[in-house]
Amino acid sequence: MTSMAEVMTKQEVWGKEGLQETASSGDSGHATEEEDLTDELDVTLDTSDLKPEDEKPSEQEIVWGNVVKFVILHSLALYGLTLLPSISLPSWVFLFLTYQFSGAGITAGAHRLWAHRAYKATPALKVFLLVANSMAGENSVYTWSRDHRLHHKCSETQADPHNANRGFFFSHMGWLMVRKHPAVMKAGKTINMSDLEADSLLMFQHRHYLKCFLMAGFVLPTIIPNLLWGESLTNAYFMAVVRYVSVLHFTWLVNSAAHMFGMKPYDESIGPSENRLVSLLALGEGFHNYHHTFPYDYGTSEWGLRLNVTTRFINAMAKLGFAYDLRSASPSVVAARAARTGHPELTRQGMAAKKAS
Ligand code: ST9
Ligand code: ZN
Ligand code: ZN
Repeated sequence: MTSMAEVMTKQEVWGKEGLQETASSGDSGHATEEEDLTDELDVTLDTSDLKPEDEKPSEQEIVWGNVVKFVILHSLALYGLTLLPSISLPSWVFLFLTYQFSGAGITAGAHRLWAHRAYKATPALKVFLLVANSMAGENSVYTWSRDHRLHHKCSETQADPHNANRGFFFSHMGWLMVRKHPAVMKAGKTINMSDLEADSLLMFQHRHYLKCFLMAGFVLPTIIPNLLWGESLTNAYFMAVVRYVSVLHFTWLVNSAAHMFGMKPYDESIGPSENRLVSLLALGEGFHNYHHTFPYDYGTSEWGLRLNVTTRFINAMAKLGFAYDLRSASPSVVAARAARTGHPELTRQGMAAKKAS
């Protein structure tokens, strides 16, 4: 275990947020502020070459196969958009529901459950979220979580897979079309993935990822509308493409727009910001200044259900007994942190106090 002084040094080098992916808050569900600084990861890395400034690698190898893949995918999606006026009402409902379902596979699944362990889920909910996640087509939960844990740990440095200091396009989707920076590979080796490696369900998805994605993302969403209400196979297929590309962009906006535009009530020294439009599109994931400051909070915001469909979903699952041990930052921890590093008057409590006076 590294000393706190060393941890602080690494935070200065890698990013200014807490390193609490593996922090435990006990049974109460409330974390203390000390846990903001908890690093249970065994960090033994030489960090001398990881600098926070915007440094592009000298050679940026473009992965042309991915460029071609995205050009074709977006061309198909644009054509799919022209078909939308001709689809039936049940197909519109199906499109909306599959957007919410596959989105939940990322927000409630890969992000809040598996990458951050912000709550626990029964096997039934895990299977549900894994199918949803496969439909979203954003790599296996294992790969997604490894990149995301690294994104939090080394936020906005060379070791961040989608370092927002390299510009809007790079952090949005450009990072998926070039080889990763060597610092990503190096720092990535320090990420503790043992919890996910021990989950046989997740490892099954990881091993059979392409089949899972094609089945949940395209085969079933093409066949179901055709069998159940007679939508043409062509329309149903292009609806799946439109849904896939939309969910990709709504997710990517969290890495791009929500790292650039919005207020910073909790920590003004970091890039992640509170962005309502992104919250609306990304099912509650746009409260990004809060999320990077308190990553263990299952709600990703102090605003409860406001613009946060995913929190509503997790609460409903908890009521039904499928989700439990929900973790959140207590109001006193949030207030103390905002007073120390942010703008208390912009927090929920600060705004309420101003209104009352
Ligand atoms: C996609 C992902 O879209 C999107 C993630 C967004 C995250 C957003 C988070 C925001 C919060 C949540 C908001 C949710 C909102 C949802 C809204 C819903 C409505 N650590 O990667 P490789 C090592 S995917 C440790 O090939 P290259 C490792 O040994 C879209 N080690 O690197 C690895 O081998 P293995 C569809 C790491 O060659 C090896 O390096 N998918 C790490 O540089 C090689 O790794 C695609 O398009 C690490 N972090 O290639 C595929 N990383 O894996 C795109 C790597 O065997 N990806 N290593 O252990 C690729 O093709 C490639 O990754 C590449 C880089 C070309 C980008
Ligand atoms: Zn972020
Ligand atoms: Zn996160």
